[in-house]
Amino acid sequence: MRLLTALHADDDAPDMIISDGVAVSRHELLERAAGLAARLRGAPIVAVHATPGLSTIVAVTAGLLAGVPVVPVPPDAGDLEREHILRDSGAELFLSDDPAVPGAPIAGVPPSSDIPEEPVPATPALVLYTSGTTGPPKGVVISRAAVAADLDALAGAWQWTAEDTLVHGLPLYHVHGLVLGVLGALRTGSRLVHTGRPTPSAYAGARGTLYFGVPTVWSRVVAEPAAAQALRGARLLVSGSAPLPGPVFDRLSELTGQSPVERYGMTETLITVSARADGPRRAGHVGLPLAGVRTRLVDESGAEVPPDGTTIGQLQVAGPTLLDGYLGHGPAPLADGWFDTGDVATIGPDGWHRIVGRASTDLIKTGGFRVGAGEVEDALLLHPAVTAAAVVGTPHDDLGQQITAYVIASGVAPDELIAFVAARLAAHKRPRVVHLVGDLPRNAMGKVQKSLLSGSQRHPGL
Ligand code: MCA
Ligand code: AMP
Repeated sequence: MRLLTALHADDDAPDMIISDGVAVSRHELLERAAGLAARLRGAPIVAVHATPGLSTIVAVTAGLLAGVPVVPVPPDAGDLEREHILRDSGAELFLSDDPAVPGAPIAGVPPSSDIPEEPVPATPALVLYTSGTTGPPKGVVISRAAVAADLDALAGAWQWTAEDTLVHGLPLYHVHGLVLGVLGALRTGSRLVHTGRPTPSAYAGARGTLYFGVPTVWSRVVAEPAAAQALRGARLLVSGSAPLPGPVFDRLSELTGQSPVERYGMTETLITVSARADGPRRAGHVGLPLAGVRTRLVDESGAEVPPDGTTIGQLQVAGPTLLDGYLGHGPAPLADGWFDTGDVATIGPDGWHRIVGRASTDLIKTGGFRVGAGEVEDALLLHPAVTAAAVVGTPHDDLGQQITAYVIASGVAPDELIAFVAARLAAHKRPRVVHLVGDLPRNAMGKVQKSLLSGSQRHPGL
């Protein structure tokens, strides 16, 4: 059973993938990946230095062909984060073409026309590291079956076919950029133009039919009207990973002549809810469950709340796209097949979902990246001058939320602490603002009351 079905098609698409401005054909990608797959076979797991370019696409494809689960490592991960991912995943094989981060080579491996048989769908495809509210990131194990089910459901909802040219410049180590943005193209057969970075000018110049972006990308696109107008020829503009602000939805509709399709998901569940290509699009709403997905809202006692469009509840999802588990932490935390997303939502009588926010203040969404407050706090506490730290998300026009740290420390400047975190964790995890304070508000148990910190907010819905 093949996962990347379109990659094996008989006809050759001369420029199936364009990345770094370099075009590769379907056959060239398949044979390069098959050559690398021969070197991976038998490895329990492989880590990939996931730079935004062709080498990552070849390496991930090779892992999937060889049936070896792939752990993409953020290219800017600081030492602490990279060491954690490599140690926790047990990946002894690390592929990298970046001289600054040495690993086994990806480019230069001889191609092969010997295409391996793929394993059964229940086997793991990817282990994606993502932040929880506390501690270091955990590896979310995602099966080949989950990836296939999600991509097929999305292809149905978005009428995504081999006739499309998909354009995006998202990072290649998360669900959005990697699963949808690369594996989606290799399963549907659409061309892929990866722009390296998701800038308005790169999107405008790429002439795609289907565009993916996080809200920060769309907000930057509408700030450059000429770039937005250049997308008028596109078939579908898709936004996800964080709430799309209403004014950005409206402005994008005006400038491009079409309203964006919003969709909702999580690393643990893949994409579960979306507006459809052939249906309405509504600002502030993320649409209907995808084919095969079920959703429900529950209150704090676990009782279901009515889908009346106004009653707020915790969103739970069930279906074939859910994680297998967190690596080293047992199977997926499901109750009767339901996964608790931690998001708070309403569901209308017509089935339309609106994400209102998150139940916890400790998961921050900044530029579409999920950042756990605890991981940043732990990094700050490694600094010898720091005795306490509380990290929250505060509103930010461009990023949705920005990381703001309240720190008790002596003899250290805020900029030094930002640089200290940046050296250890990925760039988007460093605080933008550090407030040095004499005290932190605590409850009787000694726990910091983050809601009392100035500007602190749960990740906002609309
Ligand atoms: C950042 N900079 C800083 C600081 N933070 N400088 C000083 N102090 C700081 N605290 C630097 C950056 O390194 C950068 O420098 C410059 O400031 C601008 O940074 P930023 O504003 O963050 O913008 P950006 O680097 O242009 O990034 C914006 C972005 C990015 C491209 C939208 O956030 C992004 O790629 N987001 C996508 C996230 C994503 O794919 N999420 C999907 C996961 P310099 O310019 O020199 O580099 S969610 C998912 O997978 C689920 C399932 C879903 O629903 O999709
Ligand atoms: P991650 O695991 O990084 O993919 O982050 C998942 C979280 O992103 C979800 O739990 C939501 O809080 C948020 N999210 C994803 N898509 C949307 C969306 N369209 N609107 C609002 N929040 C979203």
